[in-house]
Amino acid sequence: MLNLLIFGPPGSGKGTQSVRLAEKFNLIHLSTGDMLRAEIASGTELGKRMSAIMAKGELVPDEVVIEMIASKIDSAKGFSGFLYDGFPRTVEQAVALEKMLGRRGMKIDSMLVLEVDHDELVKRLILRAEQSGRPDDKNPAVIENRIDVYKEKTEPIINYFKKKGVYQPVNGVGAIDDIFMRLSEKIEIFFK
Ligand code: B4P
Repeated sequence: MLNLLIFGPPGSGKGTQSVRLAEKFNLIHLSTGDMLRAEIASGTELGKRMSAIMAKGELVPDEVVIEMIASKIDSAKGFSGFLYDGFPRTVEQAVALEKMLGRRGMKIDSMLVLEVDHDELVKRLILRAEQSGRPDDKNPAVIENRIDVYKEKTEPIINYFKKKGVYQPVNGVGAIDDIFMRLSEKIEIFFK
C-alpha cells in the first residue's frame, strides 16, 4: 500500500487537491481537519472540546489525531494506498505515523509539499470564509496565527522527511487543474 503525504500551509490547497487525487489513484483520503470538523458537526464530546482550539487556529493535541488516523488505517480495504492531508502537523505526529506504518510493514513513500506564498494563502482563506463559513477562516488574526503555527510547529517536518529522501516540492500557485497535473506526475511514478 502506498503512503503519500500532501503537505503545505493552511490554504495551500491540500484539501482541494486531495479529493481529486484520491479519486484518480484509488487512495483513501485521510484529512484530520475533516475528521475533526465531523466530530464538531455531530456534537460529540470530543468535538466540543476541539472546536474552541480550532477556532483560535491552534493545533489540537497530538494524541487525538494520532488515534483517529490509526483507526482509519486498520479499517481500509480494496484501495491502492493512503493520502494523508493535514497530518502530520508536528514532528511528534510524524514520528507516531512512521511507527504506526512500520508496525504494519509500510513506510512514507512520498511527501508532496505545496508551495504557496503568504499573500496568496491569506487571499484564498478570506475567500473561502465567504463560501464555507468556516469559523477559523473568518478572522484575519486567526488566519495569521494558523500560518505562524504552521511555520513554528509544522514546517520542521519538511527537514525531517528531507533526510529520508521522500521530499517533493510542488508549485502550488496557478490553476487548480495545472497543480493537479503537477501532483499527478509525481504519483504516477509509483504505478509504472
Ligand atoms: P485543515 O482542514 O487541514 O485545513 P487548512 O490547512 O486550512 O486548508 P487546506 O490546505 O486543506 O486548503 P484548501 O484546499 O481547503 O485544518 C483546519 C484546522 O484543523 C487546523 O487549523 C487545526 O486546528 C486542526 N487540525 C487539522 N489537522 C490537525 C492535526 N493533524 N493536528 C492538530 N490539529 C489539526 O484550500 C483553501 C482555499 O483555497 C479553498 O477555498 C480553495 O477553494 C482555494 N484554493 C485551493 N487551490 C487553489 C488555487 N490553485 N487557486 C486559488 N484558490 C485555490
